[in-house]
Amino acid sequence: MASVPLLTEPQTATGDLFTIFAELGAIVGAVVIGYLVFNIIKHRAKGDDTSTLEEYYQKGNTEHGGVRYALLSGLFTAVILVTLIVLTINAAAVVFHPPQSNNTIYIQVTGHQFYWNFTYPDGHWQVNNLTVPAGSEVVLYVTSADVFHSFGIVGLDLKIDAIPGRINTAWFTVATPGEYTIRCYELCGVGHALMVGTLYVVNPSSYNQWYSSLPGGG
Ligand SMILES: [Cu+2]
Repeated sequence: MASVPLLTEPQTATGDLFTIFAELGAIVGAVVIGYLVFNIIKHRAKGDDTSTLEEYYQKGNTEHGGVRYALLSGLFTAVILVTLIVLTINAAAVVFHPPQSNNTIYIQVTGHQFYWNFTYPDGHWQVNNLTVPAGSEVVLYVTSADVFHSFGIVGLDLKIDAIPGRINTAWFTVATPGEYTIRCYELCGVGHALMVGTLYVVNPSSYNQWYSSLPGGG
């Protein structure tokens, strides 16, 4: 509990997404601002030009062939938007449909006033502390036994609502062993601040040893 959360970039789908969006945003920003500056310089007022703004636009329309220009730029915009929509849907599919391999671990997460219950496939459960192996995909089925909670892991960009009667799916992979703080992110009552736990990411070999020693239905 007293350990310092890792500051290194963890390997998560949302970490990749953040990078993609940051890079795309920077490129779009550079293009838009560059085009704006280009037009400001190109169409700046000349000293000897005495035409009004209306006259200037009329002149501009005849010079640029207005309708064709508008259609082309509309088509260009549509192509970009459709491309972005397809990319976004594909990226969302990565978030909502966890990868499945032989190493995937499925854990049920249930929020209670005021603690987290983590139930493993063999029926064994832990309160507030979650132990997983490094390098495996961990799929969480998140729900609540009473009121609305929100399950989040600090440093993994992972946060998902825990709602009674509903199961939300989240997943993550951490490549190297470490410790992360688990918190509730939905004000759920007087004990809300107590809903803190620790995610222990351990070596796969020690995880297997730990897991096989657990009591449970196998
Ligand atoms: Cu809560």
